[in-house]
Amino acid sequence: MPRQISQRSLDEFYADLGRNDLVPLWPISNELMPVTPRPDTVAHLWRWKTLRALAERAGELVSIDRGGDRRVLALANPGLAGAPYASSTLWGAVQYLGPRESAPGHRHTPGAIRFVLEGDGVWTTVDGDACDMHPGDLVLTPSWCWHDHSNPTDQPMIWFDGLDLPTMSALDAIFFEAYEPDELQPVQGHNISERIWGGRAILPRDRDSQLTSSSPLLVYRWHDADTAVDGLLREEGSSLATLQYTNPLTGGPALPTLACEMHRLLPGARSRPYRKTGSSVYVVYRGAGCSIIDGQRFEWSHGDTFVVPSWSTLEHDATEPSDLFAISDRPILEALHVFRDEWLDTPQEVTGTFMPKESRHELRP
Ligand code: 1HN
Repeated sequence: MPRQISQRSLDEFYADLGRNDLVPLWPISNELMPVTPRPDTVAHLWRWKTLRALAERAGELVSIDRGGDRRVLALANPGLAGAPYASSTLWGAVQYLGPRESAPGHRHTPGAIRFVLEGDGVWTTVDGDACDMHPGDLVLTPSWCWHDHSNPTDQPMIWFDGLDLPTMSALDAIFFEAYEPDELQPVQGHNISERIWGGRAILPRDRDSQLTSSSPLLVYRWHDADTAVDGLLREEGSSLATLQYTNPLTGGPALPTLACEMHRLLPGARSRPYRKTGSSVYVVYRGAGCSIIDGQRFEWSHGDTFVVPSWSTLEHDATEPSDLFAISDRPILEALHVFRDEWLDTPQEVTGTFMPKESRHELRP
């Protein structure tokens, strides 16, 4: 048994620990090692009406020039102390490219995806391959590939940007290089990767891919996603079908760090409650409905974007046939053998409805 210990000697001990850059584990062990994940990331939704209007205002007020490079509004999760991150691991944003504008070439270690929400006729050039972008298309800009965006049309275009940037930042693994001296890379052709690798399950036998862990196919068309998810839904006879955009060489995720998915929901049936480790950002491409995240109802329609934190229980309930595009950090968790997920039996009790900020403002006198 230790002898009687004075408060003063304890206080001095803790002060000395601090002065020597040491922290005792015992007061913080529960916080460091919670029984189940306790993310700072909170469930949150951004309305398309707001995103669209503010992106358009950015187009009127802020030019794209060297330095800034991109006209991008980042989704800033309110749980992350002002960081420009949708979740602790995922970057999500809307990017606005005005008529006749281009965004100059650069490359970086974070991998990125673009999912087109509005407009038509822009292309993203990825290592010389100009990938044409139409609504509902997914374009990859894998880690360290040169990329720039060109809008030769008279209409603006808006797309969703997803990146693994917060993860790369946490790993202190970010490198960046501007394409110089020209603003844009030379275009070798349009949709080259699609012509080579876009043949669904019939693929080149003798062609080495320059990319190793990322998909050599750089663009996935809405028409193909639509056809595939429709076929799956009909075949399964259920009200929910999920597709993954894959690397045709491996069947694995399109990027080694980011999973891209399309979820089609039919109205009338609430999906079974589900939770998984790792966060997701959902982009509503089509339809209307709501999702219940840890008991909170999030109503959504076209263009609305919402975040589901790690280990949050999720259910969807569509009121119209709906297509939700989603990104997640699942490939990282799987690669590290720490991915967990489960289906739950009991529907969640709905305890509240999420009210986006702009509706709160509208309610003000
Ligand atoms: C980036 O390179 C793009 O190329 C978009 O369009 C968003 C966010 C953070 C860092 C780099 C782009 C980005 C980004």
